[in-house]
Amino acid sequence: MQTVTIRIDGQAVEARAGESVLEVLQRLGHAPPALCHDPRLPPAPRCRLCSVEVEGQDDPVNSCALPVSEGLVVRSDSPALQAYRHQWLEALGAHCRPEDLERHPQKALHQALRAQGIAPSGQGSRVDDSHPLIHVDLARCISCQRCARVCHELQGQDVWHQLGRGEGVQLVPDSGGSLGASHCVACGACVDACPTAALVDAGGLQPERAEHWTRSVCSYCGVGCELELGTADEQVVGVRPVLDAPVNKGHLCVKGRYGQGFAQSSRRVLTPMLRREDGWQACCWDEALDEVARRLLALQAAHGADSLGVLGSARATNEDNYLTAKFARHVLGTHNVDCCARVCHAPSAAALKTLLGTGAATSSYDDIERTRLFLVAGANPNENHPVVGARIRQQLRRGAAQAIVIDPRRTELAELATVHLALRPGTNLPLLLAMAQVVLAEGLHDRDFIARRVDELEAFAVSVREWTPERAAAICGVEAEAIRQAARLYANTRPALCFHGLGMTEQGQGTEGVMALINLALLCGQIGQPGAGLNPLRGQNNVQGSAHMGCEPGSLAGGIAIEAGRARTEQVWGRALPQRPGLNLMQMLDAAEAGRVRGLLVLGYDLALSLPDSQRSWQALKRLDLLVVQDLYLNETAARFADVFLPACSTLEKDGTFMNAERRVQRVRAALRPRGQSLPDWQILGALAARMGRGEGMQFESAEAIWDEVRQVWPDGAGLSYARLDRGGLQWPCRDEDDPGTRVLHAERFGHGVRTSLRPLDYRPSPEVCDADYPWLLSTGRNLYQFNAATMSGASALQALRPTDTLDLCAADAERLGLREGQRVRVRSRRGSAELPLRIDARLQPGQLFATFHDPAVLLNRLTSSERDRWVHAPEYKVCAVQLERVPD
Ligand SMILES: Nc1nc2c(c(=O)[nH]1)N[C@H]1C(S)=C(S)[C@@H](COP(=O)(O)OP(=O)(O)OC[C@H]3O[C@@H](n4cnc5c(=O)[nH]c(N)nc54)[C@H](O)[C@@H]3O)O[C@H]1N2
Ligand SMILES: Nc1nc2c(c(=O)[nH]1)N[C@H]1C(S)=C(S)[C@@H](COP(=O)(O)OP(=O)(O)OC[C@H]3O[C@@H](n4cnc5c(=O)[nH]c(N)nc54)[C@H](O)[C@@H]3O)O[C@H]1N2
Ligand code: SF4
Ligand code: SF4
Ligand SMILES: [Mo]
Repeated sequence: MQTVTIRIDGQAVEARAGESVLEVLQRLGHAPPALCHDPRLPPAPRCRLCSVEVEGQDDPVNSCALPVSEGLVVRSDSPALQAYRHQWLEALGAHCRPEDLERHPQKALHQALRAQGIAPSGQGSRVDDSHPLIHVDLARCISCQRCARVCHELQGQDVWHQLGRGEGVQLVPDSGGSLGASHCVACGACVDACPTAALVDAGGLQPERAEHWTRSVCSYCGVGCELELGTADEQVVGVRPVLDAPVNKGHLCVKGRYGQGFAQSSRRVLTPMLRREDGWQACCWDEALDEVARRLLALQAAHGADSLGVLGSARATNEDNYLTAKFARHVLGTHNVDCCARVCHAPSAAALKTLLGTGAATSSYDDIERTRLFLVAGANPNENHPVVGARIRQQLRRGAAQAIVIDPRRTELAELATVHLALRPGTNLPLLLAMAQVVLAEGLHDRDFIARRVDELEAFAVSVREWTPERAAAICGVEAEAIRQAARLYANTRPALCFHGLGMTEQGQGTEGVMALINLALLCGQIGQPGAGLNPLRGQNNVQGSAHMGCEPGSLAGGIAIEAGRARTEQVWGRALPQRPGLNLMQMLDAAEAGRVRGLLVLGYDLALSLPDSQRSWQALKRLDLLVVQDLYLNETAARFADVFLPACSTLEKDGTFMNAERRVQRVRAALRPRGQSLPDWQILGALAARMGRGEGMQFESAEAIWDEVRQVWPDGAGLSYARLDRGGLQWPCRDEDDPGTRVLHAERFGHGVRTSLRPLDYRPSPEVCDADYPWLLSTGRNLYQFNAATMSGASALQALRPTDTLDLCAADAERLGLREGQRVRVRSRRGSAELPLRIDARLQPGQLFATFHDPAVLLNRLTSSERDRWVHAPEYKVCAVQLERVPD
């Protein structure tokens, strides 16, 4: 790091090259007030309060925009500067009301007024409380523009605009009226940027009350944003982004910012419970654990270890999940262990592992700013991975990159894309095969890369020869020319980065769909370099970690196949691993239906709500002799089917680590004490193992002690000590304490060798087709404001933003059917029906429907089909033929 020496107020100070004088002053602890400055944005001086005197210059200079340089001599304080600041602050004080200083002491203007002893003189208000999470009072606005800039430059939403000039200047949301009616996505960035009480948190947050701030990781999605949780009286009262976080760089989305209230919700269940004849009965831990231990042992004795199964939680820590997998293998003696990665990105992991040797994202989020082209296939990151979505969108808005979007809906990224391929749901394969055909037919493939790293070009070329764009276009419902354009753009733009989501994986041919993407990347040499690669946008906060810790029937911690890791794991565990292969989640359900699996322990996974074809999956759950649910809430699975409920504490109440979608392991820290009798999952599992007389190897002092065992059985994670993960985490492979971690995989060799082979693929259309009785094609997914089973988002301030699922369709179809926005409709598939309100959505194509699956009152999965991916059995949630009728008012 280059340093320079400057003199500040007569003192020599070392500074980093590139720093501003304001940053140096802030580090020294005697910075002048700086109201318009935001550490996340480039300087744009307006308030002039941070001015300093510079030797050799007549007028004061804004220190926020003054870079340090060798020999610079600065005075940060002088009678003239003080008089100037005082005068300015007095003028600004007219925008504050006297009570503001008490009520919002953390706001920069209020701190400056207090420091100068200036009493605010403002009166009047222009309140807009139309937004449930953000309180607006424009009488308090000082026109510093930070809100507008942060919204524009960080979130990319352009909600705030300044109208007029001089004294008459006014801030307005893009609706021209209220914030509630604007395009605001409630990321909250403008709230923490605002230096006055013009924008403050509503929806239960009062950051000024915080007594402690704890650095941790968001408990929602797989982006893995680092945040600081402000707490007082065992409640979360404030949330702010970590500014130096490598993942989110000072940003959060609505769930991170406003969705953390779930831990303190009154819906939490905080005592163990047993289901008796007359319903649930609270009991003590001893009773609950004895009951579970006794029944598990009895089933094991009567029907064998493989009559039992365990499901880990993608919401819990790596340490919890490692112990879950160990519980299944070491305590119960079965490989019947899985997690919800099965229904989500198991196809991605399988395809990446098979073709590239490592079942995880090849790149890093920082490649977003390095790439020239995004290929976004079946993913909607602006709602589902919003901080990544915002970063992609910003690159497109700046013109730094282009995009190809493959998605039936016109998503936010599709709006900005050079090519949007709005294919019919379920037709990824023909489209991608045709893109490969064009690449080869036009000779656009990367001959040099193929010569060095790729085999089977001939066989592959033969396999795609018949897949002309015209043939694919007819199946996919897109223009042949658009397929050609996409193929040319992808082959000719370097580097190109692919992000894919469930539109690719939750398909009958999910694994093959991802293989088709990998084939394209191999053909075009778009892998193994900065800005190029393949990236599944993993779902929950720790779904990558859950499977990677061994909650997967075929692999042990580290994603190591059982036979490859057996010796090492047996040595560390001191016990032989079972010999019989395990069942995955879907196979466990089939076995339960058939009476072969009889007992299931489910940690943090709402099967009853989220599995497809509820009628069939509920049948399986009903047949179980023992269902134990370990969760924060009595979710649908627990409420409908469980025999025992064990209260786990949330990730706000425990230590550990999460693994995000870019292979980054980050530290999670307890910000609250466990509520009620709830315990961390790993402690419950340890106690249960002890009750079963098999506690050895299951008792740990701390989450860190568990993690240290993980590092023994997983060589590629050996370097990830808690001490090294302290700030920002590290990306595996990271083999020892000196290893800086790995940003880009496959640079010189793939996981299994220097070369790999292209994989010829066939298209098999989904058996789920529309006909006269079921004429509409329904695809299912998620929205920004609710999260999966909605146990957490629904128990937080987010519930106000999207209280129910909706059935989305385009305006033309609604008009044709004589339906209005908000009207209730009944949707019926060949398997069941659900009722929900209609929502008009311009993103949809005529003839297509989209619905979310979050609301337990709707239970949308009564409609979805039991069709599965042939490789790893992920359900085909994305294709469902339905009929539609109006529910009479
Ligand atoms: N706000 C919010 N964020 C979430 C979640 C949440 O519930 N709410 N859930 C988390 C989880 S568990 C996951 S796995 C991720 C999922 O994140 P995504 O993968 O983005 O999830 P989806 O919305 O299910 O589907 C993505 C897109 O696939 C498109 N699609 C549908 N059918 C097809 C098709 O046949 N082909 C193609 N190419 N596209 C298709 C849909 O139109 C949709 O835009 O999000 C995570 N983040
Ligand atoms: N129709 C349709 N259905 C779908 C999908 C779709 O696209 N369409 N997507 C599928 C996908 S990708 C997924 S991932 C699933 C998601 O379905 P789920 O995995 O069931 O959903 P989540 O809301 O992520 O929450 C799981 C549970 O974890 C609990 N929990 C949270 N933290 C902890 C903890 O620390 N410990 C414990 N023990 N429990 C905790 C929560 O209370 C919740 O009950 O849904 C699937 N279902
Ligand atoms: S909350 Fe986010 S999206 Fe909404 S106005 Fe503020 S910065 Fe813009
Ligand atoms: S993008 Fe994901 S991890 Fe980041 S704040 Fe939003 S929900 Fe949390
Ligand atoms: Mo997921």
